[in-house]
Amino acid sequence: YVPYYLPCPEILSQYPQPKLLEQRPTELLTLTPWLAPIVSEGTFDPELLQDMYQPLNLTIGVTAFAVGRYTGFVRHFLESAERFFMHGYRVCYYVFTDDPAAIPRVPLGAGRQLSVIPVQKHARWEEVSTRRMETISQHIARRAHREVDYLFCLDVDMVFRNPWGPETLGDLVAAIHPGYYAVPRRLFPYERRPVSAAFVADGEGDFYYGGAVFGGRVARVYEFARGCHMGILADKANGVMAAWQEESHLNRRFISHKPSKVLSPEYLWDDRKPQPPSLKLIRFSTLDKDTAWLRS
Ligand code: 2GW
Ligand code: MN
Repeated sequence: YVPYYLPCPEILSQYPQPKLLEQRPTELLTLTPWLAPIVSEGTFDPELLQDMYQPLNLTIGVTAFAVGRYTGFVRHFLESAERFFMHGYRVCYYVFTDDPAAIPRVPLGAGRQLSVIPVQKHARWEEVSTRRMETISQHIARRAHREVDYLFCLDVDMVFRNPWGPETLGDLVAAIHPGYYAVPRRLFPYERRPVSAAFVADGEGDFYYGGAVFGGRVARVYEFARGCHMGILADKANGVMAAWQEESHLNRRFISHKPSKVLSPEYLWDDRKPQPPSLKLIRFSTLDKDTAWLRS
């Protein structure tokens, strides 16, 4: 929780005056119905945020899974994160892999470190996917809660393309999925079978969020990931696999546990889609996997 008066008095006079009658800063909605900010280019002042957050001496964690062939994505992911992710902050990357030797030692900036954490390789990829919530919550309980203030849990088959900074920090943070930001919610690919713990009824749902980006204060991410894991376990006991594995459970949980901050698709894009004019700055996006594969 960062009080608005946190910066020292001398910078209070330096931020722009809020203008009640000014035109909207973006074409996108900037506040959810439950009054969480929706972050996109133009909705925040990077300099002001820098002045507020830098003195807090925060450490930001990142989890990424690289199991099997996905180790091939780690170099590009880390190199791009070094260029763009939380510049000027302490950062801990936690890379979970079945093959630690395959993780490249990417040179890291001052105050930034990489931990490679061995995990078991599962036969079916759905297992990899559904184990992530469990692994993340265990890792927070055992270790990350002592090491980081905020934690982002990210897909590894992605790259940073533009700055990702303190505007993304919040208690519980979700990102709008690039495929569904302009789609009516009855068409969201929620799990629709009531037998699943991820079930979402027609008439429910706010945004469809991506499983590739979520985060927040480390204690909140713990509760969130554990809650999702419990849903996944319940489904397993009933022999059910949700439509989009943990993404379905994440979406279910965000309906009843609303994110305190929502990131626009600038923070979770897919390079195979043309960039719409409403998104000014793509910051983090999915690689075309085949192309990425040839490069790696
Ligand atoms: C996943 C699918 C098919 C084959 C392999 C894998 C796989 C994923 C793998 O072999 N090894 C591995 O480390 N992963 C990790 O899981 C990796 O971090 C990857 O980024 C993440 C999600 O898998 P991905 O990126 O192939 O799936 P997407 O981009 O279609 O993911 C969306 O839907 C998923 C549902 O299973 C997740 O919710 C994901 O967060 C979403 O972005
Ligand atoms: Mn992915």
